[in-house]
Amino acid sequence: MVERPSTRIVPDPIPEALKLKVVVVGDQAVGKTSLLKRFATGTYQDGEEKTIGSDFFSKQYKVTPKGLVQITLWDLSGDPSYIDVRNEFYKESQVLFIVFDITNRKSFDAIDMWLREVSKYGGDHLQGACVIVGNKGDLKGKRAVQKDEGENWAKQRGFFGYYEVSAQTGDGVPALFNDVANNFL
Ligand SMILES: Nc1nc2c(ncn2[C@@H]2O[C@H](COP(=O)(O)OP(=O)(O)OP(=O)(O)O)[C@@H](O)[C@H]2O)c(=O)[nH]1
Ligand SMILES: [Mg+2]
Repeated sequence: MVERPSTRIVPDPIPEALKLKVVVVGDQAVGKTSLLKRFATGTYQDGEEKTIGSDFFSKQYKVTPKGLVQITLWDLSGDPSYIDVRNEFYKESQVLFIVFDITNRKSFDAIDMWLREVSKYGGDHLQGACVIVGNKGDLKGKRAVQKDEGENWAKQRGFFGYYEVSAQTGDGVPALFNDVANNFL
C-alpha cells in the first residue's frame, strides 16, 4: 500500500486567555466607573451616572510578555447603603483596586475603611494584592493629596502599588493595567 502524505490541516491552537478578576472600591464619585469605562471602551463622559449596586466590565487584550489576557472588573457603588451587594464580590477576586480622587482628601482617608470592609467580608487574601489608584490626575491644580505622600503611604503598608491616573484623559491607565496583568497572572 502506498502511503500518502497526510492532507489534514491542523489549525494553530487558539490561545487560551489568562483570566484575572479585579474588584474595584472607593468612595462615591471618585471616578471608578469612569476609569473602568476608559480602560474597557476607550471612552469618557462628563457627569457619569452613579453606579446602582454593582456593574461589570470585561476586556480581552494582549500584554507583553504574558500574551492574551481576559480581565474582569467588578465596579462597585461607593454608596454605604450597598454594602450587602459589595460583599458578594470580595471572596472571588484576585486583585483589589481602591480608588480615590486626588482632589478629595476625604476619599484618601477613607482607604482604611475600605480595607476593613474588604477584610471583614472574606477578602483577607486581597491585602497583598491591593492597588491604590489616585484618579482625576488632570485636576493637578486642585490636588489635596501629594503624590509622595500617597506613594510612601502605600509602600509602608506593603501594598502592590500606587498609581495616579486620569479617566478623563486616559493618562496612566494603560500602565496601571499592564503592570497588574503582568504581576498577578
Ligand atoms: N476631571 C475629572 N473628572 C472625572 C474623572 N473621572 C471621573 N470624573 C467625574 O467624576 C464624577 C464621578 O464619576 P464616576 O465614574 O461616576 O464615579 P464612581 O466612583 O463610579 O461613583 P459611584 O458609582 O457613585 O460610586 C463624574 O462627574 C465624572 O465625570 C477624571 O479623571 N477627571
Ligand atoms: Mg460608579
